[in-house]
Amino acid sequence: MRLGLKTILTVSALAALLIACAPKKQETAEVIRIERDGSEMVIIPGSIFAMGNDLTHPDFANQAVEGKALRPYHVLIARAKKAWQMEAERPVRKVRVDRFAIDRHEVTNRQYRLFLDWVQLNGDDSVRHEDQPVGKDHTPRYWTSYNPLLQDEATAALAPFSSETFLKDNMPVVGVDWFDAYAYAKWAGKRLPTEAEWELAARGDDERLWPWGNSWSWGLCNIGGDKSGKDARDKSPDRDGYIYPAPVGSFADSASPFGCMDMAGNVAEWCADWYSEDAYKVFPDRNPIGTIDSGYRSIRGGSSQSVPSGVRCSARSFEEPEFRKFTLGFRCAKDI
Ligand SMILES: [Ca+2]
Ligand SMILES: [Ca+2]
Repeated sequence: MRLGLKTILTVSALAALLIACAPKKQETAEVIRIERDGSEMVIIPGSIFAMGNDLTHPDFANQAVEGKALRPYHVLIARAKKAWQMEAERPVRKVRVDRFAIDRHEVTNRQYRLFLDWVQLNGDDSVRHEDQPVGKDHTPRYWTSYNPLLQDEATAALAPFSSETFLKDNMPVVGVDWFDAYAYAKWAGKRLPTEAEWELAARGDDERLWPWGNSWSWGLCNIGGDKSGKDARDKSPDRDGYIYPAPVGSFADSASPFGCMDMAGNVAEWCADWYSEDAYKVFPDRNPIGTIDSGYRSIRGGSSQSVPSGVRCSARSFEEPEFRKFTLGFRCAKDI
């Protein structure tokens, strides 16, 4: 069969379009190794990238509720939009980020133990944040008997986790607050990433929704919804298999364009910025975004308890700096 020139051109144009739409991988990102905490860091070239998200969840189409008399369903939509925290991601705008390095993995219990051993010998005077509460010793919440109920053997047998659940060496450290993350980073010769740095490392410059691309697929990363490791309602074999955090790097196919792992889910990650919901509108091109004390520090990436929307690269969250939970850890960045 002979193909006409027009057909060939059309096929070529389609192929070019498909290639252009395919997620770009930058697997050859330069890496450095940090002796102090045994980490591998990926170097992210300086760039001006599109940060944020202008999309609306398909369930809440872009019909504005502004300027209309609010009816109950409008209120529901407004509340739902707020709950999805997408308003805080608008508008998409270009932000300049200088060259920096970021941990390939979330900080693990093994690494955090090195820091804690050092603090116990040396104190934390040289690494703590100036606003750190008095008397803090940096021990993660779950490294002590935080829940007296778990002391009772019968009760502990009923719980879906034990005191060991969050202690394994290759699991991300959790139950650490922003001051713990800040001090660890300083001890390691690093710092916490800004929101802009974190987002660039997670999605590159093509505005993709998730680190691997624009299509959601169960099993690519560790999020919520599976009470027993598998969602009882979903019989497919590709659910992620973890109720709580998985060992870091367990989901190889979810690597970001720069090769950073677990940037969607597993544990949510503290960032350096103060959180502000309207920051993108007020400070369109600033990095870091939040420099004014809002009472909350920014968090990125979603966790083992998130929905798919919550682990999008541009999704933003926040907590008070002293908040500690089994869903929350961090990774570090470094000026180079
Ligand atoms: Ca899970
Ligand atoms: Ca994560």
